[in-house]
Amino acid sequence: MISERTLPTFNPASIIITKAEGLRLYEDMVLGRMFEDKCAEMYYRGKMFGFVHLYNGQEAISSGIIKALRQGEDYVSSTYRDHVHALSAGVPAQEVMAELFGKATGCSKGRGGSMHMFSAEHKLLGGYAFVAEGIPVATGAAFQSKYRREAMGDASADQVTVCFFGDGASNNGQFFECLNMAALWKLPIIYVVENNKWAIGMAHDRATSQPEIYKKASVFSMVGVEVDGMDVVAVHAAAREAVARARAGEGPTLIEALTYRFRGHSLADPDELRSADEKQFWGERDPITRFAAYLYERDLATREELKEIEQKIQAEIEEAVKFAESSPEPDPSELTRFIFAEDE
Ligand SMILES: Cc1ncc(C[n+]2csc(CCOP(=O)(O)OP(=O)(O)O)c2C)c(N)n1
Ligand SMILES: [Mg+2]
Repeated sequence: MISERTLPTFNPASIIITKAEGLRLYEDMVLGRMFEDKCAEMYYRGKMFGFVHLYNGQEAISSGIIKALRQGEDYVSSTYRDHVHALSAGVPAQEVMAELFGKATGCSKGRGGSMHMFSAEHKLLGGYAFVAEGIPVATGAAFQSKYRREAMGDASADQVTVCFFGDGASNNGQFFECLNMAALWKLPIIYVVENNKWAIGMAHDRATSQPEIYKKASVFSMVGVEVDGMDVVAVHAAAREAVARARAGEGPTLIEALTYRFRGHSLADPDELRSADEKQFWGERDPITRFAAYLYERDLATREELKEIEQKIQAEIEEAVKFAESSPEPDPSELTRFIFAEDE
């Protein structure tokens, strides 16, 4: 017997997705999935070291949210499960793969590895290994946009910040402190909880007195939204609203996206705690298959078009591996370079 929280229903007629937008979302989700599958293969071949946390199953959230932003202008902060957020934010696959390989051409110059993707150019504020560590950083980014706009009179400072974290992180004190501050100061930020039901081996419902995380927004007089995180259209609709609210100076939003990771917590996790029934329930809701069906039903794509996208992405990922493999290691003489901003 599995008891699953009822997924919120969404009326797809409430949002218009053009063909170009649909294909872009599809391509981004396929990129996320295929990249992670390749990453697993490379990890098991010994090409990368340390913990590696994959995002399979959660793609609708990264694509649905980040593709509602202005790429390269709005800020994104992530967690240790950060490869796909980086890709959606526009960091080239080859730079993400090279970072995983610890190479000097990686987006963090080979200093970070899997959990520390960073790109100033793409306004990616970083992956963070400590649970909830990105929440105050993202809140600070939102504060500086508002401060530049209102206190310093820079009308162009209307950037929105998106802060991703997990259900486990929502029990950390930083979550409550930052939500309070963001609501009080009406900061242009969207907190996105990717509730995949588990924090390593701890079931969310066992660790949390009120498991419906979106409801916690109300105590800060913040808008809280629950969304089916396996439905990219629903996620994108919620994101568009939250971005508009933030951009208009009307303050933050907490989006709780209900989702599931299709693999273990990390590639070192034998994934023995989660039941087969639960995995099947969520596996049947694969966001990529589901969105493909949406695109066919609405004549927004043909099977050939989607196949072409998949082939293009496959080639891009093969290229990324070649690039990572042939890139140099960071030079040991530069060990302490890039620790401080002035080393740029
Ligand atoms: C401050 C801190 N405490 C504990 C850990 C160990 N830890 C790593 S991941 C994790 C679970 C977090 O789960 P969740 O926030 O739901 O994210 P998910 O892995 O499901 O994406 C824990 C406890 C850590 N990295 N940082
Ligand atoms: Mg979790």
